[in-house]
Amino acid sequence: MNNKEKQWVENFMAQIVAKNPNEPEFHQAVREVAESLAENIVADPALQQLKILERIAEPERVIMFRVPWLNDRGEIEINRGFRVQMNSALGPYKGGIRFHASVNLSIMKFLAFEQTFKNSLTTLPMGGGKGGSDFNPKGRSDNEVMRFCQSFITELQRHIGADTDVPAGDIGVGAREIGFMFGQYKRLRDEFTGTFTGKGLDWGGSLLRPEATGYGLCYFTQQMLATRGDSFEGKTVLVSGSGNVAQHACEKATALGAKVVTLSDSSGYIYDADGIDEEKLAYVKLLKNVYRGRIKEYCEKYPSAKYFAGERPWGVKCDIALPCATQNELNGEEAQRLIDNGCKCVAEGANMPSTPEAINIFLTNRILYAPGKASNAGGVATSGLEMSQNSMRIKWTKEEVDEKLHSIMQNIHEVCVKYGSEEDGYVNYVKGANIGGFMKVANAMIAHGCV
Ligand code: NDP
Ligand code: 2IT
Repeated sequence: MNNKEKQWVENFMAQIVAKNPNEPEFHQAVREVAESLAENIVADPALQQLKILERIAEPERVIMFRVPWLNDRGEIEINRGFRVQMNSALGPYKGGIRFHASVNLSIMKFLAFEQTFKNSLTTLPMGGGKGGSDFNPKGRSDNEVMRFCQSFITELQRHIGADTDVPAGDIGVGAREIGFMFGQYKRLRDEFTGTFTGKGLDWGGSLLRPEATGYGLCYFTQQMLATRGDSFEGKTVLVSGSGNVAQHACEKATALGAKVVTLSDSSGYIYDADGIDEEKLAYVKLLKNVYRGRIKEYCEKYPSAKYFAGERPWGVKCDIALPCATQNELNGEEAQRLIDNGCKCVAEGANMPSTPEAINIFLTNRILYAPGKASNAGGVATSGLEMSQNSMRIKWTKEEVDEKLHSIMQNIHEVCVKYGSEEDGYVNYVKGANIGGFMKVANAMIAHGCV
């Protein structure tokens, strides 16, 4: 960036911070995009006059609501619900729902902002949105989760719809929660529509949607590795998290010939030097998805593995790192440790898992680094495919969905290379994803006028 561009970023960010105080995650996500776009925007008076990025950074609508519900002891509990309807230039608002104690407006807005660019990159007709609640599902009974979901949807139902806003899963929201929310929505609205994605296979869900984020992440990583004549074969891989994205990233990386040696949760990580193979991963799925246990229990089942309480996996020697847990889970110090240990590729399954300091270290060291909005877009892309199947009232086979997912990830990779290639041939995927995602949204907004 030259001085003029730097000045433009600082002025732009000063306005964002003043208008949205106490929202550090939102500022972080917007700054990254502003820095990537500075050159294009400073060079284009129309983009400045039309205030395109200023409009993209202002949600079209934010809904915040009370979610009262009764726990198993008959006591009233009160949570806060959110839906940020960020941008509908390319299609109905689309994005997941997160249930986690940390959920607040800043986190919802950063996720909805990122989603707008990610959904644009998929090439499918989807706008950007995100929702959730500070409800903590850990330790709650199925009945408590059901009553919470029913109360959440009783309010949210009036704001969503198959052509308006289509929620899906995210942290703390999987098949069980989507089922409860869909059931209550169907009952209140008296309609059976594709207003949610990630539905069960018997009631409108798409084959491969549960696998899609983790699989898509590995397809994208394959493409990145191929730019350097490399592949997953024989590589040691670190995965963080142990939920939906982590499990399927581990599954596909293993199928492609890699050895995944770590998984984690918010309490610590496990290290299995022999690799988390298909059989061990089947146990992890049972442990996390059915028993809702903790990752440290892996070591009770497989005693040769080690558990590191309160630590993150980034100090383990590896070739490839796939952060798949949550935002800001990999800091500058950890990024440097990865580089020092010979890591050559970092691709994000989570949304914004690397801090700005970490990203800077990856880019400065010229390693392969993909931001989540490009590399984890396979999940929402397959949600888009679920929407298409629902509209057409048909069901594609696993092979058909997988082929489409493959070609979408390949296309996103091409867009990143197109907009992110630097003079020395290095692909800056951050720049590529941000510019590539922005172009379509900006063009649509220009066509739609001042709305
Ligand atoms: P899950 O709820 O299935 O799993 C989340 C995992 O991350 C758990 O292992 C959880 O551990 C861990 N985690 C959550 N919060 C923290 C934290 N504060 N610190 C450390 N670990 C944490 O969620 P998903 O796998 O669906 O989502 C993981 C990431 O991927 C998120 O960033 C999400 O936004 C992103 N993503 C998800 C998509 C999807 O299709 N599901 C699509 C694209 C991106 P614990 O049990 O201890 O909380
Ligand atoms: O962050 C994400 O892209 C998701 N949680 C998936 C969103 C979706 O609508 O499938």
